[in-house]
Amino acid sequence: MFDFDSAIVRTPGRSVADGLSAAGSKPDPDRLLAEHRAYVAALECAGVTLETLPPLEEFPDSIFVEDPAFVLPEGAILLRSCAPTRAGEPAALEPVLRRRFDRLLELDRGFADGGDILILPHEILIGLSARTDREGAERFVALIGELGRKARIVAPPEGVLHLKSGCALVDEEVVVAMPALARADLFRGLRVIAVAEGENEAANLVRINKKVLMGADFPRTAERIAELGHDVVLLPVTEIRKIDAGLSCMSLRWQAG
Ligand code: CIR
Repeated sequence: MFDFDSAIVRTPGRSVADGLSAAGSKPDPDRLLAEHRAYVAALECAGVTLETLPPLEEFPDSIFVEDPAFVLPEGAILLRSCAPTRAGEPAALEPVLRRRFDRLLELDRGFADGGDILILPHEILIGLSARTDREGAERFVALIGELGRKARIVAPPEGVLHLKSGCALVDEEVVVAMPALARADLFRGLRVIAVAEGENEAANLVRINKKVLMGADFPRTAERIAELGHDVVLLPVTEIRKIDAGLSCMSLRWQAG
């Protein structure tokens, strides 16, 4: 479930300052690069071997490699973004994934972002959002079926950019979620822990092997996760948050061996 030996990341370029941001905030590219370096070091420390792709200046949000594709040990799926400035990202990832995966499927209808796809112990959820429409979600369910897995379409409350902006699986039994998602009754058979008040973005975390990587801006939620017995690693996310992102979206992770 959380065993990963391989991951792909992309180094941010200067254009990251122009990444999509609902609030119109602009990150400082140098400070964001430093945050990205800390993230890369934490992935390596957690036991993952990385392939680091070069910056793609023409796509400001291309460091969020989790959105244009979905990967499993069984194969990968290239997705389609409805955000015009992100539409070229799947094509840029395709040759990389072709080298790494024997089976590479492609979403050929509708739109879906990887940030809306959450792997749970007994199923995969795909959340409808401003980036994932019903046609794309239904096509994803069909494609994941070809890879031998089951996915379920859910409708998270309005105002969540991506499903995984607001929730994450921290162990086989526990999901951490922002309050609106925690109340939405999406996670069958799992215990849901809400993030601390005022720390909505804390749920954009990622569990890699034994480590739970979390934003350092969310100390009270980090304490809740640590109290469950997890090894929490706090990482700087102040710049990354300015373009509506967090830790889960900056890598594609899978178990190759
Ligand atoms: C965007 O709006 O597409 C980027 N600025 C942030 C994407 C973050 N990805 C994610 O939550 N999965």
